[in-house]
Amino acid sequence: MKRITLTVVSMLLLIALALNITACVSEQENTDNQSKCENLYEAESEAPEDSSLIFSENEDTSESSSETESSETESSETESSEGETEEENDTVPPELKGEDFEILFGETFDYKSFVTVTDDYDAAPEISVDNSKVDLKKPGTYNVVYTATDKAGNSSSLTIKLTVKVLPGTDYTPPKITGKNFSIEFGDSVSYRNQVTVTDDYDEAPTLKIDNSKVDLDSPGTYTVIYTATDKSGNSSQLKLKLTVKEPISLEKMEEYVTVQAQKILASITKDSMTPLEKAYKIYRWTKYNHIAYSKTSDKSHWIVGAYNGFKNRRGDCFTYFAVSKALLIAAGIETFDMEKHRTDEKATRHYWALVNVGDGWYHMDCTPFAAKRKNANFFMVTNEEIWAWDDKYYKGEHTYLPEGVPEVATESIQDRVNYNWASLKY
Ligand SMILES: [Ca+2]
Ligand SMILES: [Ca+2]
Repeated sequence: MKRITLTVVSMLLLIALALNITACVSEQENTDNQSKCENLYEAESEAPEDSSLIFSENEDTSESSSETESSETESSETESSEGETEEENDTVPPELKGEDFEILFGETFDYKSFVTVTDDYDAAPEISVDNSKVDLKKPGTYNVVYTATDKAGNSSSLTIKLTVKVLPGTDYTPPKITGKNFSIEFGDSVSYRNQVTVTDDYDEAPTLKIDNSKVDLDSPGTYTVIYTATDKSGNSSQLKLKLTVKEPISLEKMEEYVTVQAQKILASITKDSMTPLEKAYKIYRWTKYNHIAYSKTSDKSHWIVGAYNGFKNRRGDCFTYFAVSKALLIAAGIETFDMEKHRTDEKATRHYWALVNVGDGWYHMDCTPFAAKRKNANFFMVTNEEIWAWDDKYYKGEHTYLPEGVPEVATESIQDRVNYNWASLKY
């Protein structure tokens, strides 16, 4: 059945060609022939519009051509090998012709304009270009491989030479950036520009762009800085350097770090409109909950060291919580006093916390998150009486201190103002 149809179509095509009209059968299932019609129609654009034989269902040519592709595959699979279709007759690959060519450095061009292709059946075989060996930024001669494939899948290749040439006096070489990875002490400023030198064959002062967006000078670590140099002719090159911000080693450097961190955290948890008491409560909660993990030891050589380790490692013991809260209180401009437990013997555990004064006298503030069984350990602005009552019940002598040199602690309780469950103040 198909064979007869095909023959009829072939005959019709021949007639149509002879009459300079395009013919097709609209209900034709073999879309291979439809595509042939289309091609003819495109080629013979002067064909009479009113020809009743022009098929009418292919207004959307892109759609029809994709249909064509899929049905082609089907037909070549299902057809017998008797060779009735053109694809089956087509066993000869397309022929590519082209000469070696030259372009000027920087010139734009179309690779395909340097070759022509012909095929025995396919009017427009596909051409692919492999220019992976070509470096247009560098004068020289390169191989370009063209491959032409006809509709039947026959393909042939042609390699021709592309020469990128430069006129004398042309600047085609990008600037050269030289520099080494570098490091700075924590807290020091950095001159990015001074880390590299840039030279160029033509341009005395190529532009240099520095991308330091990945660098955080406030946090010790190693970061990538990207330098991009461009000469007047638009040639550009890039160099990536590593910048290491060293760990603070001196107390002074640690203090800089602590100050910066405390200010950042404070800015994220408080507003200027808050009262000192509200700010102190935010500090108490930030330090006590979810930000510093409890560990049994810490370096207690100086509160700055404690705060530094607390901010940086986010873990520590009571000394760390005390030191971190102190740094935050200082950043908030709130008066604070260091408290250390009075130990009756050397074996007793140490403990540290703070006294805080927001204007109404000194109160205890202890940010250490005591173990769960002591969950009523709420020590925001508590009096001696209140904190010692807790000590007597849960942790004997934990907040005992020698009064000498210590500010007098207020006796009036403000606990009715604190809503520990809601993490808020009542007024
Ligand atoms: Ca062919
Ligand atoms: Ca140059």
